[in-house]
Amino acid sequence: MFCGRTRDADEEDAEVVTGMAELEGLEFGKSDFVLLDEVTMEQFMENLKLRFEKGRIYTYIGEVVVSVNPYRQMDIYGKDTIDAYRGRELYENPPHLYAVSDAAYKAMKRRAKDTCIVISGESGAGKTEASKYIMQYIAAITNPNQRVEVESVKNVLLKSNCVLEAFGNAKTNRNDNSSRFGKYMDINFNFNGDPTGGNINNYLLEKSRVVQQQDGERNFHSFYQLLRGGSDEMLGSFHLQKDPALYTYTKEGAATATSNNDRSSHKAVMSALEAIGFSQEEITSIYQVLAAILLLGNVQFESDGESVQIVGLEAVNHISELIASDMDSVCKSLLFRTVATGGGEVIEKGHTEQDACFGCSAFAKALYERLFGWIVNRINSVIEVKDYNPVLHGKNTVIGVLDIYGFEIFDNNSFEQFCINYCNEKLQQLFIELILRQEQGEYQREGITWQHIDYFNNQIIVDLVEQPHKGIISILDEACLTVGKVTDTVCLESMDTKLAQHPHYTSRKLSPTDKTMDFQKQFRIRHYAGDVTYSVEGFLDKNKDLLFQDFKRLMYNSANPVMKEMWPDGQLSITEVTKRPLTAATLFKNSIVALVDKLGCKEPYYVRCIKPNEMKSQVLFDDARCQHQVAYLGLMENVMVRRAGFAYRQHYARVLQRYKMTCEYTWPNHLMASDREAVEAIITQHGFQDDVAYGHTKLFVRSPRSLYTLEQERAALIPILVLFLQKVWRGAL
Ligand code: AD9
Ligand code: MG
Repeated sequence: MFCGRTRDADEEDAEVVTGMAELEGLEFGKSDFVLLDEVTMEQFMENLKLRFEKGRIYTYIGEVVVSVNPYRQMDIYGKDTIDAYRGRELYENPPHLYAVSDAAYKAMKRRAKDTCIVISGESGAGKTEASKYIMQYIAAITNPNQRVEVESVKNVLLKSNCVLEAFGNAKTNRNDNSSRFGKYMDINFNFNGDPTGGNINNYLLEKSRVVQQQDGERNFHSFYQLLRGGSDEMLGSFHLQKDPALYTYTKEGAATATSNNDRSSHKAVMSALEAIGFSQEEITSIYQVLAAILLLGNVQFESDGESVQIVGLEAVNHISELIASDMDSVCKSLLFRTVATGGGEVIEKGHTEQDACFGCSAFAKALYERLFGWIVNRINSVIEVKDYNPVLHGKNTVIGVLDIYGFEIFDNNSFEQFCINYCNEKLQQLFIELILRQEQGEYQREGITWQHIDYFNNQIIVDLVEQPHKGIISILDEACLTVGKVTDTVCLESMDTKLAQHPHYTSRKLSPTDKTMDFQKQFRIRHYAGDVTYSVEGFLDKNKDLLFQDFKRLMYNSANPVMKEMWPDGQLSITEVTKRPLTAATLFKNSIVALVDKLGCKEPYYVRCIKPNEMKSQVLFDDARCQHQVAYLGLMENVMVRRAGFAYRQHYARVLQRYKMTCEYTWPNHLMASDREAVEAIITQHGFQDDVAYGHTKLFVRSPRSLYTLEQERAALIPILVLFLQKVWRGAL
């Protein structure tokens, strides 16, 4: 299925078992979990905790970085650290994000491999921060000649984070700066290894947040930044007042304490937008859309039993001004919808009060979603690789960085959590495929016999969600496409019937004694990361994602060209509109399948983030919570596969080159028929023959201790050799 590989056999830099050089000393624990005396959960957790307490937040499993969120600023990201890691091999320095970034960069530059760095972990575990450090590192080590075009690409790439976080992140109960969208960024490099451009893909923005937030959470940062940071002049011209409590959509979050400073962030975002190349007109339009959304939230409807009216037309007047339309058109879109009758006639149908409210909030959500998508596209248009000629410029290689929302369990889990958690299941599949299965595959290819390691394969849960005709998405889609009123509860009934036998699905109906679930509304999935109970309320509406065509047309007819551009489908008349657009879940599934395919074709590097506690404390290491994450991330299996197999593997020629000085038969040169035989001589002389296996092209060493011995011997010999050579040069010998 995947054409990518953990590491290719032709690679040159797999090197000595990662982290084997215990550079830091044992008081900091083992820098690679592969080096544990025994692979037990107890030892794993002890090591993880010790390192966290000693401020060592990164630890390897081979080439995978395990990272624990320190919840404090660490002095390990500065220029000196960057210099220490630049161009070095993994084992030469203590574990760090920079080391894997460098490994990915080297693979890309030396071997023209497309690589990707996949960052995973639950909400608040540190994925976004890690992705920023990775990008900063790559920016710092490239373009030594300071070429202007390259500097400008790097600048846009770095600045885009600030903009995307403002519009795509929000305070949740898990994380003050939670990414409410998935981000995959490709950075393109030329043959010199300098960035020439990039592309950002965004996944499923949680747009329901625009109109509703859970207790203690906020809307997207951008709204508060505008209200608290916008100049009086700007707010005045948008008919806004400074206080977020005055707007329905920001009321909930207005009093919510957060570590974000909205005012200073607003400034930073404005200047980032300018630096990226957004025109003043574009920047104003962005904020006009935000203002229009805030005002839409305050629009109310009333019904006299016959028709529906808007209460207080002033807000509508302001909205029409902000979206460069006229008041009549806005009122009409809010109160009526155009429908095509069976006979091909087009008529206007008045909304009920409920329809009008539904339409209004669907419009607000869609305005935000389109705005976000447009911002991403606009950034892409600036960093898109232009005029690249592979014949002239060589292969254009890519490093992809994936920072996607982590696994989520809230008190109330809805359609969004369902999609997010499904996405995490898919990424876990990729991890299993590339790290666990392929590792075992390498032993097979090299003809090595070894003990198979069992791991939990979550494919069964992926199938539960995505299988055609049988999976939850199919059942949801079917309910959405059924003519007539199918309610969320009816849909739940259908899932209960069809999925009754599935070991990872349950509902109150199927498990009547379970008092923790609501019979009418909830179902539960046993995810690889834990059980999540979803409330089915709103699932169908969110999946249908219906937006009346009238709103699209309204925006397409806007006199503001920037806004018009966000709504190209508004030009279709009601009779031209496709009858059955794909549902939100299916669109999401398709985009995630495409993402996984894209990642699967690249050489992957993994960062597995762990959240040490729920209180954002810099000292608390919650054993149970951490252990749970270690278990579901499959880290133990990862260590076992890496180790029960062979901690170290390397081509014979490279082994020989490194250790030939430790054996009388190979130093300075050997007379044997092949490098393999020479390596066998080294291994036998040291008595390690029971600890190794000889593959077709590589030596496999089981225990890191044997390597320690070889490394130590080599290290002890080097000064003697240097002394000897100095004497030779001075003619003393
Ligand atoms: V979510 O799935 O988007 O909700 P993330 O992205 O995993 O989540 P994030 O990177 O946003 O989490 O980290 C949460 C917070 O932890 C940050 O706002 C920082 O305050 C803190 N953090 C995370 N990593 C580091 C770090 N390396 N150094 C210092 C950190 N603080
Ligand atoms: Mg994030």
